[in-house]
Amino acid sequence: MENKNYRRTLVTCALPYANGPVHIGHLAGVYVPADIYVRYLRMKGEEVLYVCGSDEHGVPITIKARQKGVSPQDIVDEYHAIIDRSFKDLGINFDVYGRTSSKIHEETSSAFFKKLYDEGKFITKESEQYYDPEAKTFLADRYIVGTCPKCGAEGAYGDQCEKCGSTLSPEELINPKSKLSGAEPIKKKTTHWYLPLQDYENWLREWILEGHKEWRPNVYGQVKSWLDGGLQPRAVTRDLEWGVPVPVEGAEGKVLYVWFDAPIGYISNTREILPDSWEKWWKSPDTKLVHFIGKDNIVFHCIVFPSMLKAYGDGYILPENVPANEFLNLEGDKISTSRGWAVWAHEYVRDFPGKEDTLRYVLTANAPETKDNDFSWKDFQARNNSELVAIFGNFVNRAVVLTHKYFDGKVPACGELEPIDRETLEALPAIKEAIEKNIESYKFREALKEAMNLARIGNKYISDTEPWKVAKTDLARTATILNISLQICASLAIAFEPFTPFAAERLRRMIGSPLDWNLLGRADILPVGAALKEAELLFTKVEDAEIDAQIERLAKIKAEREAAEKAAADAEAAKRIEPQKEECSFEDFEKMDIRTATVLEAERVPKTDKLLKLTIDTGIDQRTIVSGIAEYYSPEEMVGKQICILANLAPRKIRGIESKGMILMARQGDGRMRFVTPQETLANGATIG
Ligand code: B3M
Ligand code: ZN
Repeated sequence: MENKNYRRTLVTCALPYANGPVHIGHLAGVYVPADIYVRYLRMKGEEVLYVCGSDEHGVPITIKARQKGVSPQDIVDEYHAIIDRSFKDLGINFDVYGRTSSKIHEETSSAFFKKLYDEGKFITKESEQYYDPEAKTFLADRYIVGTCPKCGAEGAYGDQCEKCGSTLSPEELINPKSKLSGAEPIKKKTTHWYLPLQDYENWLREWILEGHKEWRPNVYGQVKSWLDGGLQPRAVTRDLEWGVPVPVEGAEGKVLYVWFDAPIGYISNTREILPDSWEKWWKSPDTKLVHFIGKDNIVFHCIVFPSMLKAYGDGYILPENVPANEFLNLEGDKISTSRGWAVWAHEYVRDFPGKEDTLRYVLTANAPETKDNDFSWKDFQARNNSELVAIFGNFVNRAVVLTHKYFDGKVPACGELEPIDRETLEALPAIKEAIEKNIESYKFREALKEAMNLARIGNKYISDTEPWKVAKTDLARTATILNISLQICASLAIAFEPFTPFAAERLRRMIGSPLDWNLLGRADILPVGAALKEAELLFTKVEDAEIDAQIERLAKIKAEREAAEKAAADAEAAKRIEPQKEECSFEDFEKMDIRTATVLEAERVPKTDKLLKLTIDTGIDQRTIVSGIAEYYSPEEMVGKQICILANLAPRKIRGIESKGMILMARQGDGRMRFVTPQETLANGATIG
């Protein structure tokens, strides 16, 4: 259970791999919820440290570098900058956004490994690993490609098939090849260090399964199933060039496994900005540690990293919670970087300038907190236009514009309250509590709903009381209504700070309201007489054309992918060979009169897609043949061509046309056909056999 005596909170966000930009799936899963949490705590005046950075090791980065013909450092430099910028543009302002290729990280992770090594916390194991005999290097699973044993797709990786999503091991691949040289990998012995996770099993059970039953069911459930399955020693080193070198003798060519060094990155990044006081954040029981991650990172943050910290000892704290999200899909399909199926943060910021809040809002309203969820552009537009613009924005605009109109832009005095005023004001404190309760239990979707209810209350209040009408007869009553409306606006400026920080700030500037969580819901946030700034729109509409452009972009990606998949499938099918037919006798064969002929005329058979009507010169006669080749040849292409025919096939009527004989066609596995022709033009009627 949560220790209520914490004095500060350390919030970490999964370190994004610097091998591509971040997309809406990352934002919805990790960074937006973490940012809501941090902004909320800060507003409450709590001491918070907000840590993230780029994860710059790992095999996908080296693969990308190789593909582009640059160094891994070039790749991470490029994406680190893009990712860092996107976060800032979206209002996600970490206290530190570090890098695992930094000097301080190398020192920190290397020393971490060394201490565990010196204290005998690792075991070593010799195993057989795949090795590329041409490139003379061990191969990470990702460097081995072959045919997926599950779905037959080509190009499946040694750890996963991206086509069907199956988890694989290199042994299972059909026809495995090294991605480096194309050579067939061989097995070779190598020695690595392992953390014996099974030694931590009982302790993990007690700490999480007994002690943290309040963790999200998806997190708790995954941990439980790992523990119930029995933990195995986990390799913490790899045979690779890119990474933190293993700091012991005899470990040449080996680096720390990326999942060993990356979580230590949280610590290195803290040291980077707080070289003298970082330990207060990592080694004090007064610090509450919360890891925000996606569901694919649960085992590393709940089992592996805690076991590393436990092995290390020295007062390192463990996470109080690990609020991992499920996945966000895009327009009904799994988001995939490699297939280009994503909405990239940096492109969003470019395409929707000034609408950073809308993305934050929509990703929170649809947050995949308990199950996978879907992002669609139509929903994005609807939520912007009918929630942010029509409810929140509209309410604020009416309150501010009317105050300018009737009270010279100054907060008017509140007179005697009517029942509707009282009911409205009385509903506010409960909303404050509901937002608090939900944010503190990591239910950001619910919290946002409550904040939006506040806007709904305001909007309803001003619609019901109609101050623009009342003003014609009763200015004192109008003053009361607008005072209450403006107080609600001030509450909105506080309540929405975690969710839509840009709009919240604009609103605070417009009405001059303070940023103090404790004031939320009160009826006296804005003093009477305070001057408002000119009304400005908090949110603007998303137009159909903007949405259509995004939908079109995705449709194009999908069409290109489907075309590529079809081409690949056709290429496979083309190689399919029909089995040999049943044996026939020489006499059977001799019965067939096969000859050369030349096409004189050709036309399509009306109302058919496949049939051509050909007039041919067989040397014997001129005759008509109807042939199903229109998919492969146009009439123009056929005229003048020498072909081979089965001349004595019994005549048949096809679409009312008598067809005498048949053209010989070669047909491959995917159905594609070409006519057979002698290697040199011969006289028509030459016999074949
Ligand atoms: N680099 C993020 C991912 O799995 C991974 C997180 C590391 S956090 C220590 O996409
Ligand atoms: Zn597959």
